[in-house]
Amino acid sequence: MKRNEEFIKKADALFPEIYISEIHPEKIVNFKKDETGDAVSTECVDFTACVLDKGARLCLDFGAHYVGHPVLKLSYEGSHPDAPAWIRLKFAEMPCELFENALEYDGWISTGWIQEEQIHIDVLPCEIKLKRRYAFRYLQIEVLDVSGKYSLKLEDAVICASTSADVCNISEYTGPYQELDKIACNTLKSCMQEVFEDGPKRDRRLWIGDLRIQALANYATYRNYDLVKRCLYLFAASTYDNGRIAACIFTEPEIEADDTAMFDYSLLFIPTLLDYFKATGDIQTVRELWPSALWQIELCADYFDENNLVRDLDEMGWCFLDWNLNLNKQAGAQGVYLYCVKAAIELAGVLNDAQTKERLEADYTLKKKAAALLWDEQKGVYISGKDGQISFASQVWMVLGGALDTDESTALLSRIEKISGAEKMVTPYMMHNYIDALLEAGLKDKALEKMIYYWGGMQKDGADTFWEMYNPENPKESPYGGTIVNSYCHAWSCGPAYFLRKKFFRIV
Ligand code: RAM
Repeated sequence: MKRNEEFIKKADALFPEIYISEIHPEKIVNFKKDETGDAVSTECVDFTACVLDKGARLCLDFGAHYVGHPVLKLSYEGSHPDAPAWIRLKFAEMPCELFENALEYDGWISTGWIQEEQIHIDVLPCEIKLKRRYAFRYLQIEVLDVSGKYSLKLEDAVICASTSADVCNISEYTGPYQELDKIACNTLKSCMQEVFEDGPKRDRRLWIGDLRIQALANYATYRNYDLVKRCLYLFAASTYDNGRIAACIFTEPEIEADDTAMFDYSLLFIPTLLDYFKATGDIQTVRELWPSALWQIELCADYFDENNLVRDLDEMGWCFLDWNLNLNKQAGAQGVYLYCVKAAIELAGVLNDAQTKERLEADYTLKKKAAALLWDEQKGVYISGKDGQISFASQVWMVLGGALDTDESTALLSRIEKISGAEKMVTPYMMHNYIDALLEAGLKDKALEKMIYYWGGMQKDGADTFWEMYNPENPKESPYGGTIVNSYCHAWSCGPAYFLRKKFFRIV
């Protein structure tokens, strides 16, 4: 990996202020599974200190999603403790996680992410501050053992909750669907830490696809411009040896790019930089980061064939687009490329770099022409890959890339809905891009309707913060083989705050 020390210094200088608040539990709740397998609360009492014996289980509800270090204040009742207290703690963003058994999870995500601990307490009374940071609303305490001579007493529990979102900076949203806006803002708030994290439970790091959406929502809400700037510098500070921007960045123990790069994610650095410029007018940052941005386009040359079409690749994960594992990426990648070159053309204009602008415009024309090779005249949609796959993702990115004029885009996005068997979208990330494409195609009502159906569905299904994955037809689905590793507060899901405030109602 290549490091740019100057950029690292700039990013360090923009380290955000972290706001800490102490949050106490509101209630004690008791969840049971109903006949459909949903976790429903059967009892709910205000929290006061409580006494626990061997086998007791207690679930604290902090009233909202928080990210932070929990502190437990424990004492005892009865004789002086003659054996350690042994407890298990489970932290949950959603009640369903409490019903999963960590030992039974055998999906492909590391079990290291599971928010569960066992602790031995040798001396009571005591105050335990957990070293690890957790993302949760619910904390279940289970007493695995005490002794027959004493009981454990939970005097209090506190979360030292952290965020770099300044809640005083947010303007009140007075338009329709305020609850959706609130959930989206809370999602963003929990993900705003030392960088814009993708999910504070999992993977807890800076991903570019997530950053683009977070930055847009942030401009409409908490307005922490410096945090976006810091993240842009971080991506440019640690890259592959050939200058390729990685899909994500680790920040600890030191800044280091992940050895994962994806065609779309590297390119999306460009529109993220453009959006930042539009929000701030900070031309100096654009000037400094422009070579890194432009270079991502140059690095794509090998992906294209002699017809200027992105090659159909079988290589797993070469381009992300969505978590739909059946998705063929060829057409979507062509669309993403067009979208990002369009942004680069705008940036070249901002920088008065006429020569580069002209070169990019010529490239855009060629790639746009090539996109037409994927157009299926009979079906009236873009097809992708050797099997001519039809998917929403292909149409969405072609529309966003400007492959068609507005009328054609409008017709295409209406047509794709009627094609049975078209590969669907599975993440809020892809749904966000879909809403964006509908708006681009002038389908504002449909865009709103789809947003309400999808994000409103999560709201109805109990979201305090929006999720990494959501299938309205099967809300319990986990692509990871168990909800215990699902992220229920995920950055790429915070789009409604941006759409409601900036696109649909413009009331802030
Ligand atoms: C997942 C994360 C992240 C996303 C990548 C592509 O691992 O959820 O948010 O950007 O996939």
